[in-house]
Amino acid sequence: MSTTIVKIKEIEEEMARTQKNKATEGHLGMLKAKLAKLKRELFEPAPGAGGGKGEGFDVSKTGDCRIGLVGFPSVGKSTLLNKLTGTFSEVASYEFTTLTCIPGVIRFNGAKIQLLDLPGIIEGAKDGKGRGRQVISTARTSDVILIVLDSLKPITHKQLIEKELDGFGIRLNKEPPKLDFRRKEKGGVSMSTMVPGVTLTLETCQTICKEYKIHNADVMVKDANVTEDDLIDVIEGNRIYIPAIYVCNKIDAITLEELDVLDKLPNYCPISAHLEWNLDGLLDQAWEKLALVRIYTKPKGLMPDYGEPVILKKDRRTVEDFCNRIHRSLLKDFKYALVWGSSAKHKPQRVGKEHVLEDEDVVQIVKKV
Ligand SMILES: Nc1nc2c(ncn2[C@@H]2O[C@H](COP(=O)(O)OP(=O)(O)OP(=O)(O)O)[C@@H](O)[C@H]2O)c(=O)[nH]1
Ligand SMILES: [Mg+2]
Repeated sequence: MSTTIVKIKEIEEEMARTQKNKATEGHLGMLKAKLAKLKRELFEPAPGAGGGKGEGFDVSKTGDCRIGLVGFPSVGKSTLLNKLTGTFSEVASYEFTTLTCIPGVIRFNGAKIQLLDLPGIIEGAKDGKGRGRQVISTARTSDVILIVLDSLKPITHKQLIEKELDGFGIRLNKEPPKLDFRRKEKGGVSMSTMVPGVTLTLETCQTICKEYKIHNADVMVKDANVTEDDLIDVIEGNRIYIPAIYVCNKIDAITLEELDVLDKLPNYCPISAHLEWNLDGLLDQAWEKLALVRIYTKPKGLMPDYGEPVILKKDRRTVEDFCNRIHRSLLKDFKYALVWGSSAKHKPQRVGKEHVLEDEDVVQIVKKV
């Protein structure tokens, strides 16, 4: 074991021993910051070591978005890929059947969704172990992660996977922290807030900053639920926030009572990949998490083309984004756009490049003559 892993274990043990209360808050914050720094060391090679920077599998991105299948061996990831995409990925009752990343394509609501079947190697991944690290690095590039669980296996699997992903800076079903962090030249570390009931204290902020050798900074807390972990995430940067669905597979093999227990999980979807139960339900749920926006083009004087929407992502859906997706030169000749649909105030509304589009809007671009 590398010394970094030993140090991580030591800190995790000390954290487990330390009771969380007002007196230990600062100390715990310091331990958490130390832990975050060590974990970063694990997946960033030492300077001069060259290569191996947490690289994923070499699968090029195609289509409008990417969904990754993550889970322990034999939970049914390959079966699910085969059923959803018609791609062939070997299925077998023994573990570690899939040894590399196999891509497939789903066509849904006019979008092309790339689905990645990943090897079932998870545990120890964050400690830098070969394939597991590759699996998680590839998961980081997904727009949505499907965490596939075996309904027959204990729910502890869910926590183990979350822990591994967390160690790689992947935050599931979480918004980026509502916290501004600004370094400055002098004045020490200060904290301000405009919301009541914030539990994060100035002292904890100062202890954490000290651990990062940051002597002057303003911490602006914009939500009462911001924690010391959030502050560390913001200082570390490099965190990624990905929506996830817990896909409980093999429900054909459990009882109704057992299904009832699973039903309490948030963001969960019960399926039987093998018997193709609720695969449509899963696609609907994934579609919602993807938050894609379908835009129909309307050539002048013609009906909109409802067959082939232009697919935009939620955070990049202006008329400009739309033009760039059709043709790079379109913006050069752009005069204005006519928009029909929920983003438009009139039918149609005349808008500029900055206009933000909504799902199922119809757009006609008017060019300069
Ligand atoms: N009962 C039941 N068995 C299933 C279901 N889906 C998959 N299986 C079985 O579970 C076993 C493992 O399936 P795979 O699809 O190979 O699992 P995997 O997650 O890809 O496994 P690795 O590639 O080893 O990580 C096979 O024997 C499948 O037939 C299901 O919905 N119900
Ligand atoms: Mg497989």
